[in-house]
Amino acid sequence: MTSSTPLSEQQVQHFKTHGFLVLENLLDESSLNQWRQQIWRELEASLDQPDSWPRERTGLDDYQYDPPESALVHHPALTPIVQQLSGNAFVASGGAPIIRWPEPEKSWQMPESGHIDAYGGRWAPFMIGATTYLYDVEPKGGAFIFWPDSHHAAHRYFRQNPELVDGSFLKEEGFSWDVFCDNPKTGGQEFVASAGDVVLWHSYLTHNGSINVNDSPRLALFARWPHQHQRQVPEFRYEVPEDLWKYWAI
Ligand SMILES: O=C(O)CCC(=O)C(=O)O
Ligand SMILES: [Fe+2]
Repeated sequence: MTSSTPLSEQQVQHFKTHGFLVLENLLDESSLNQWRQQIWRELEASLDQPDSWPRERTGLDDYQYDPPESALVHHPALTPIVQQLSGNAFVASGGAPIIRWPEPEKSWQMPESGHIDAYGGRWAPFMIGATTYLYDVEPKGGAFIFWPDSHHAAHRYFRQNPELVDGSFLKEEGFSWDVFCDNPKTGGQEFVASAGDVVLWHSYLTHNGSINVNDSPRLALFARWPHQHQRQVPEFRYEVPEDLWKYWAI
């Protein structure tokens, strides 16, 4: 008898080593179409009519998927992957669509640094995130940017400064997000991908948005699965385990 897991051992190792994993063509076309329809409906605009684009609307923060089960965070291709990585400990939370409208008049550059979602605006240290696009994203097209291997830098920082995990590191003199992406080897990387490809990322992985100088809007969906204890046991969030994977199943 063989037991099958959605991710191979090699993919799991890649995720652990680099803090991210790209899964090409994971999401089916009918889900993508359903999302495209509901989001353009929400925007009261259409892809082929640039004059209709509401360029002031970028993050659809309180967006309610219609129906709610259609949210990326509940997609059946992702659920078993999150189960495999977390041993059922991480639970679907949310994640809003974020749009980067074309700004061809600007000059593109790689952002110098980013942020982590673990501590900052959010406080979700033990968490998996996922990002996908509804349309292909070419280089300089507003890609999600991430810093490979940077989860180790954040881990080192919080092992050394555990009292700062409540977000106070942001106010430390001399602090800059550069500390978290000291990764001279690779720098930031654009998630250049086709619609329906997914990048999974560790909550300590430094990432950022970027400018879109191409013609097509970047419509990205985000999803986050924090550890179930996070809401129930507030002290839990203060722990900075020596083993980065203590609350994972990998
Ligand atoms: O828009 C992006 O690509 C990044 C957004 C982001 O970092 C976030 O929502 O936490
Ligand atoms: Fe983020």
